[in-house]
Amino acid sequence: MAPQKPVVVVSRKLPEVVETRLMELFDTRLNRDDKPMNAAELKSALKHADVFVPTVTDRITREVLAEAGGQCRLIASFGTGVDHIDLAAARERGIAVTNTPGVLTEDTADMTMALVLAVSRRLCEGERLVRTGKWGGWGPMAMLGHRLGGKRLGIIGMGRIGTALARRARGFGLSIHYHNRRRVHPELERGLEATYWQSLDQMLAHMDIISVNCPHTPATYHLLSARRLKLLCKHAVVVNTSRGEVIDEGALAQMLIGGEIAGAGLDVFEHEPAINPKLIDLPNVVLLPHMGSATVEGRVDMGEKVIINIKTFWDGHTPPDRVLEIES
Ligand code: 8YV
Repeated sequence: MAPQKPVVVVSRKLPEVVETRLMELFDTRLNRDDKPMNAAELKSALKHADVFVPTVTDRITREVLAEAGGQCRLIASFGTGVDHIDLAAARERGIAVTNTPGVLTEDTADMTMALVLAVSRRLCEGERLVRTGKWGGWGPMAMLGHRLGGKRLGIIGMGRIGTALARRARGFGLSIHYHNRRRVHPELERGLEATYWQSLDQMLAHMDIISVNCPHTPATYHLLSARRLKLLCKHAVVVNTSRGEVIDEGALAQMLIGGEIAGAGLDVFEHEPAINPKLIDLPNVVLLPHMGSATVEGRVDMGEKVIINIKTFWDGHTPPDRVLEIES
């Protein structure tokens, strides 16, 4: 008798090629209308699934996990961040967790660089001017932004994405500075001519541009607190393509309103999809709908990783992207 296929429940609509393969390999239940699941639907999914495939929009809390049936063995998340899953509660229930690291690194670094450029060179302001028919023609003092070359970029979190951003930023003539839990390998540091700042406070006070590229963990929640944001220079720009929770969004909005920093480029928000209303009307802020990794190629690669993780796990091996509890 052929071994039983695992019941795989997928929480959102994924690329067709990924869904087709999931259907071929497993007893897969798709979410064809792509409506995000509420807590009751998540509980029901975990009650019936052997494997659950959530995304960042699914809050897999301890309470949700408490409803998981004994058959539920794996949460194969479609995404890199795992802050939407209570990892400790999953482990206590014997449920393994995997994610999809690596395949969205370059796309997210591209988008981070795009935000750095957009804010510094006032891309969206210029675009709005043209679209609203308010452009009166070229002027020597019109739409002046700031040159990137020669400026200092401070990267918070020198992991895969932080490193990929540093490589790009060097091409634009930015000098690389970083703060990380651990100093990176000397060879990498040399290659990027990167300066390590053990003190985040010190780094913040000396940078022209700050990019948040660390994951959201209990230790990084509001890492850029009101106090730390106050350390930034008046001309500083902040970009975030990681997680909104790393920045105190209210304090950031207040500083932008008060002209205490020059601008911000945000792809992620503290209470997505809600956005602090104070940010909406600010001209010096570029706001994107969490689209840092949103490429067709990236989504297919993520799906491929999910499939490999499920298949490997179900065949009795350690899946390549098993997430262990992250350090707080
Ligand atoms: C993904 C992300 O689009 O992977 C992540 O951590 O933040 C995003 O770029 C999202 O997670 C998909 O679930």
